Amino acid sequence: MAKTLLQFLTEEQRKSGLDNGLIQVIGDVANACKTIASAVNRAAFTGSSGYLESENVQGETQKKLDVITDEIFIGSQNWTGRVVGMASEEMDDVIPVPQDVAGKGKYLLCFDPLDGSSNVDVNISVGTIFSVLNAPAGVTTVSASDFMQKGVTQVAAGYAVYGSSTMLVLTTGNGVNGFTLDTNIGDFVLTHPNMTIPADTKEFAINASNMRFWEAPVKRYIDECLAGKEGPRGRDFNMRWVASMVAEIHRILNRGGIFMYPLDSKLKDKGGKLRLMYEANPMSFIVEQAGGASSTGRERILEIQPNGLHQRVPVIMGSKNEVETVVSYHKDA
Ligand code: P6P
Repeated sequence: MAKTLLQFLTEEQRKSGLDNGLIQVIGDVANACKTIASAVNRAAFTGSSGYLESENVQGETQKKLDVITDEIFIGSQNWTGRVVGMASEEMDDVIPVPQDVAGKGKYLLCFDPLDGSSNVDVNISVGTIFSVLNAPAGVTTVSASDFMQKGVTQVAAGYAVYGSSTMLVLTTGNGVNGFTLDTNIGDFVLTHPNMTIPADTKEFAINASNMRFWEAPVKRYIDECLAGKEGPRGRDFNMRWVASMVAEIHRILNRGGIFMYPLDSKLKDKGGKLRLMYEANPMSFIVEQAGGASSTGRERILEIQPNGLHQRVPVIMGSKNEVETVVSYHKDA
């Protein structure tokens, strides 16, 4: 009998003493992701494709599904009494839960409800990314400062990828496990136990259209990959760029690779492209738990002290030996 998400978490609890409340939060997230999968899959029938006139806090025009999935995710959490407050890519400020339920909550939730949403109307994989933090003791009305916790303090992190199948990939600090949505039973079933990233790879993921803006260490690393067998790396490399971080990281968890959205002269003032709290930190937790590495090029992402809900950071993550090579080039520079 295939192992469902709840059965897996219950067995994890016996091994590592997972808190009941955390198991329920993960279950609520899984339910939200099932609903989001349906919303994404049926967008063509429900008129949910395309863009709204509105912009989000990032100044990005919102897709209808950005707002719909944000509402689905918030609605899955704001009645449970397990989460005291949330932070979403789509919302300027923290999202408090109703006071009559907030008091019992022990967790904070950061999430990107539909990462890579520019792909959703052209049928390329998109995803949901989430990060669970402990709520400071006694907090019932959250403020942004309650979320300013380093990535190493996360108690759980994961993503759903809406692709050829819908999967939920999760860590609670004891490795990484992947669950596939079995639509016959409407539940996530363990299909990818103990996911690990090979330390070496021949595949890099970067948006090469930004090449003229890259810093020297990144340019050096990519040039060496492009030089192939005849170059200093002594082997040919392949390139992928899906423009959907969840899809890139999912591929890397399955077969290795390095994902890079580094600092460049165009992004310098912003600090980077990807957001720390609900993209870089949860994905870094997962990647490190799978034996990979995750750095800005200059520091370990999980050690960064956050200074804002929507803070952006450079991201270089994946196969450990490749990330360490890029980090060493930053040190040399
Ligand atoms: P670009 C999606 O918007 C995202 O946040 C990540 O999922 C993805 O890796 C990146 O931005 C794509 O950026 O510049 O290639 O569109």
